Amino acid sequence: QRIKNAILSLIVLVVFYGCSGKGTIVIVSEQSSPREKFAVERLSSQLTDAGYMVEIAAEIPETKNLTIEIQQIESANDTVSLSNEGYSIETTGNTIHLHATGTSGILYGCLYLADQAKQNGKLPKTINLTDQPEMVMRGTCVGLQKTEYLPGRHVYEYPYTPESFPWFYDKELWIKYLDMLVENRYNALYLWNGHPFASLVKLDDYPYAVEVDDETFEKNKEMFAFLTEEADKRGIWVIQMFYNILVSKPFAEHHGLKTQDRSRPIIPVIADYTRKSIAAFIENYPNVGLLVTLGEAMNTIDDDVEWFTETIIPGVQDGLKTLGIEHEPPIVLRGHDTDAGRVMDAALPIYKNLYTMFKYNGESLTTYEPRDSWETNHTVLSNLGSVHISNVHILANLEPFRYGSPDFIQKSVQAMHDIQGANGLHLYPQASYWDWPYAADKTDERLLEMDRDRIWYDAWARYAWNSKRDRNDEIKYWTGELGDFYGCGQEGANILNAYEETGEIAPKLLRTFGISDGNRQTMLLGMFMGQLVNPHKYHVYANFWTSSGPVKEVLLDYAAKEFNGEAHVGETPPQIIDEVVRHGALAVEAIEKAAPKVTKNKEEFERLNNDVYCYNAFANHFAEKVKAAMLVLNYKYSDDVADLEAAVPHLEKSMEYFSELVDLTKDTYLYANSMQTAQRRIPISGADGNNKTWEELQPHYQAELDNFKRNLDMLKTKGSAAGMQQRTIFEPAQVTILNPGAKRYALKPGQQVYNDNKAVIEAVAEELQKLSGVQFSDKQQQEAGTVLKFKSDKPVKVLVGYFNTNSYSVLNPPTLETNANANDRGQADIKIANAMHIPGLYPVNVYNYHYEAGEHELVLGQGRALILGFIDGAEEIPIHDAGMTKDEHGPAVDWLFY
Ligand code: ADA
Repeated sequence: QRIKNAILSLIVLVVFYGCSGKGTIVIVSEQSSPREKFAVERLSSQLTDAGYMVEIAAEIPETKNLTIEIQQIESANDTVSLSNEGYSIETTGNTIHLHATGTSGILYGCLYLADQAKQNGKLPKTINLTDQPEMVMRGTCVGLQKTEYLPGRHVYEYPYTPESFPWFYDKELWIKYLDMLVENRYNALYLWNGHPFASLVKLDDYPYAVEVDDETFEKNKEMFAFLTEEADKRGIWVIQMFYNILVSKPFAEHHGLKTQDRSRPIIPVIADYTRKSIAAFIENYPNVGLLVTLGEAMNTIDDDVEWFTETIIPGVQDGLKTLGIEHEPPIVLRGHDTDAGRVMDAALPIYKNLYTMFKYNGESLTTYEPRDSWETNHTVLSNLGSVHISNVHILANLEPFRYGSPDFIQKSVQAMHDIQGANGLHLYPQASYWDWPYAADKTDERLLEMDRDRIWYDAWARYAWNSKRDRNDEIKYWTGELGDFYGCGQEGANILNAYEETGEIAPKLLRTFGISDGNRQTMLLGMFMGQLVNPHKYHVYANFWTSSGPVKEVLLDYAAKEFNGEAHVGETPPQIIDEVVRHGALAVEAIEKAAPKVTKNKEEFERLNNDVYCYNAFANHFAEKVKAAMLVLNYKYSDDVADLEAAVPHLEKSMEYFSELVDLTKDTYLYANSMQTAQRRIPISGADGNNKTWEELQPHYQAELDNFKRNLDMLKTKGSAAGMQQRTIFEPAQVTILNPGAKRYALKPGQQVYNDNKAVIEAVAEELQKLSGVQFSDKQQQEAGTVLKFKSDKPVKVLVGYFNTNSYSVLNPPTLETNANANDRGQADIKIANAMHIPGLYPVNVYNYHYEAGEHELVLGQGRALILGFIDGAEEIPIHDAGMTKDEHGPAVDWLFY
């Protein structure tokens, strides 16, 4: 009976509330476009929820009811939402006038009113407001890519199929995602994939190129139609990204080609296939934009220019012609791994509507003060005057913990405007890009990244709309948001605090101690001591230190100056570790204050709380390691074993913090990084999905500590480091060189390495001394590059010497930051640093390329490089520094950890 009564009173309440309401509102709208219709629907349903009776009319009614009069005051731009997103709202008497020049303006005006009704339960009495976004492009991306390669395929090669991407066919999920985007006023959605065309178009001339079955092909078309229609309603422009030059697997097999090959020149059949694919894409998906990555699998910058102007743009033009469309839709050109300024100069005369895009600061978030190349890469493009988009790419240093520092994000968006000249934002998921739509949390039912990281999407969008918001108002805003979400009112301020304190830790640590802002490095898995004290051995990414954040001293410079009593400049390592430890402690304090007041979303709060503890443990772990590294570097100069002894307790302490991190993560996270391939190198290889958790890393760090103690004992008993590093002397493997007239030279002092350059070897690492190199012409290498042809009955490793210098005369070493294929033969890492000293040339670092038995061609691009010989394919060269050339930092000391 009690239950019956309760139900009865509930019904009475509902009826009473429904009748009483707040009166009637008439929304006057012509609803002339699906977007306006959508906008009116959203507004009307929010008003209904707030208790109003809503009527929708095409004309202004005679009644005295409250009226929202929606009017488009100029004709909309027919390209989706690229401008005209502003609106004004004004109240006169009983009427709210909403004016906009475009349908997106109407949408955003309606959403503004809907938000008001939601927040306050009613519409304000008077409104007088004009608003419009600062950034004209505000997009997020979703990768049609996976954590690992598909069998028999390479990086970026993921056909659109339900097996690989079940979520791509999930309409409900898309609606949820698109709703999140429109709520945050995003206006672009980028889909990233290497070669989408063979999943989306069929070509008469290349019927065999399609790589999905008929049923999937039809499904893909249907999904694109669905997605573009639903996105368009929400003012969102769908853009397909692709890489060059990739072809589909069946196309490659048909023509006996590789699907991708960086050293391949442009060949006519691929150009024709690509041009026709693009034309067909434009014809079939006229509402979908294109984002072009010229870099990666292209050979030279000249090829990039030719490819863009003679294949891509003509492909787009062919498609437009078939459709009878005269105006040019925008094409977005990425400046990744190309010289986008040059490409733009060549392209603008033939196609005007080009937008540009460049990574904000690499594949990590390191700073809101980008300098050097992270400034100039952008300004070269933004100075052209077209729309320039700053791309917050993969967040390799933020994965996988929750990140949401509105302060850092706001300042970053300001930097995009003020330093980079950008007026567009392109945003990657905060974490788990390769595993989308999921987050890395180990939960019974997997969390969706879009749910987990809502503050990420919310904050970037908020500042992309307006970056100049007042900081005090922002603190209030986020306090309110977080307080509501966790049901803890003003305690939201402490949660905000925790986000902002933790938000500094990974950026500061990576930019000061890291080796790369590329996803080659997973910062939050930590770093080895050898990497801290000898980062150059791991090929520090060019300009990484100078372009990421304020002027600073990295560890090596700091240690040298400190020992010599020189003055320090800018951010220093001890300062940074003090700061991150403080950030960690303050974050923990803040989250603990909020914890007892949380009444809503408690499970999510527990996870956030755990992430704060993770950041704290990580900061402490890393700081202790840096303290040890500073002492070890000092030993280089002091030659005093006491420095090393003093380092031991710091390393031990760092292990204790690391164990905490292991405990905090082992039941809460599936992985630290979502790209689980051999492209991951630092701290350790991620090949075959290994080394992706803290638990897996722990024994490696323990071994490093044990080695250090052992070496220290030896040093104390023997009194010197001499003779402690036993190295294998490599035996030469038998190969036949097929280059006509090729000459070999022994890797011995006095030998000439080029046939047209007199430079001779002065010193060479002992382990290489039985090998012999292949002599090339210096001039020819610089003009045309190097082709080594050889035959071998057994698997071999070819040792290639790259010169360690910034000189334009040399070939750059394999660089995963701009070439995802740079480890396909195991060549991504320096194996022996400073392996040779050749006066007149530069220090030589040795890399190795693995080949199976058979006949091969190793093609290297333009620039000097040395072929140093061949060793057994099974031989593993431990990464080390041979010290044959000493840099300004003196001999390497990293042997202490091996
Ligand atoms: C690097 C990175 C890739 C991808 C690429 C890009 O090659 O390793 O994962 O992000 O850059 O497109 O920028």
